[in-house]
Amino acid sequence: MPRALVTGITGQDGLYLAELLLSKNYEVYGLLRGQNNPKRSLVEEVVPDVKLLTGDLTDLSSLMHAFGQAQPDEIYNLGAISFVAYSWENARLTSEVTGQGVLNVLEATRIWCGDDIGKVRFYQASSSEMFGKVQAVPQSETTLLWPRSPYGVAKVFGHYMTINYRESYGMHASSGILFNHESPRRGPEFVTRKISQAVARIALGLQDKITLGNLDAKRDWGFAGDYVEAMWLMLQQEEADDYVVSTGETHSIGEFLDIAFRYVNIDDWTKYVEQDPRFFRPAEVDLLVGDSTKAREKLGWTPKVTFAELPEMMVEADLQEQRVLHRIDGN
Ligand code: NAP
Ligand code: G4F
Repeated sequence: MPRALVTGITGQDGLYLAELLLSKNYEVYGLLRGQNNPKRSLVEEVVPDVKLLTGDLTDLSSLMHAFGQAQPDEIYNLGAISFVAYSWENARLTSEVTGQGVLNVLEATRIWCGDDIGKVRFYQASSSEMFGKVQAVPQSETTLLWPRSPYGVAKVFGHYMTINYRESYGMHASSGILFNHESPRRGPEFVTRKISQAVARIALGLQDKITLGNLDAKRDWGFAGDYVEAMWLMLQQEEADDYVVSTGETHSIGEFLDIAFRYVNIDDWTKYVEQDPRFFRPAEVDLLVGDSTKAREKLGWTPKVTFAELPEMMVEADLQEQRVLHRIDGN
């Protein structure tokens, strides 16, 4: 039975990846931070077969201890401070967790492997946010990186450290440059989930308006459940490498709003949406669209959920959640 250790187990991707690995008969260990993490119960409910170990990306010895317990064949480093807007307010912390945290996991892996560097395969959760002020359209593995946020800068550090450990020590270390991926498990601070929750609540008469920032930014949005499959596929390859994972389509926040509101029979969303400078960013990433030819050709990966299905899936899940929360009859 292969063994995997997943950092960021309480996050959106951690839960989907754990489900995928369990379905493939892995023994799955998840790294949980904090002395009383409020998301422990969520993990226990969604993926009860995952074995939880405590540790923090900023604490090398806690990672070494977790490796000793999990004895992993595969390590998926999904843990990070992942909210771009927050990273301006907490730039140092973001660099320590999202950037240097990667170095800690790589170093723990190297030390733990000792003379047998080949015994572990490593996945780093890199990001399309690294492209920032894009230098080419679409963006591929060879596009120049130009990060626009402390989060993006920290991800660039982690990305190149992963490549460096591969080149310096021969570690099987792969980096997935994943474009935005969403789901009903997305954190409510991200724009898609903020919209789907608000649309559901507006449709149920629980909320009047939603306040957003820049509606013109364009993202290449996919479904998280499809994207974790690419992570696993990367670690099944003979050689480690870097891959862009994306749909190849780009859409504005306005287009996401169109589909989400139409799902609850509201054709003109402008009456329900306000903009507030609070939600604009010091530097914006205006356009992301990925070229995932390499992942499609070498990994045989392809996304299944379309852009149009994504807002509908998320609004439907939020309608159900809000009905349960507020004891509203669904019929
Ligand atoms: P997420 O839902 O925000 O999850 C982040 C995870 O990191 C949580 O489990 C969180 O734990 C954990 N974490 C935070 N600080 C930590 C620390 N100091 N030590 C250990 N764990 C810590 O993110 P996601 O959407 O699943 O994304 C997974 C990874 O992919 C992240 O690295 C993200 O930056 C990257 N990524 C995401 C996307 C996307 O569109 N979703 C795209 C590209 C790359 P707590 O619950 O305890 O806070
Ligand atoms: O949903 P977002 O916060 O995601 P963002 O910044 O693209 O970052 C996500 O994707 C990255 C991959 O490219 C990941 F690496 C990262 O961890 C995260 O998962 O914002 C998307 C867009 C931005 O242009 C933002 O300015 O939506 C715009 N936006 C407009 N109003 C808003 C809002 N974003 C948020 N979060 N909240 C708003 O009210």
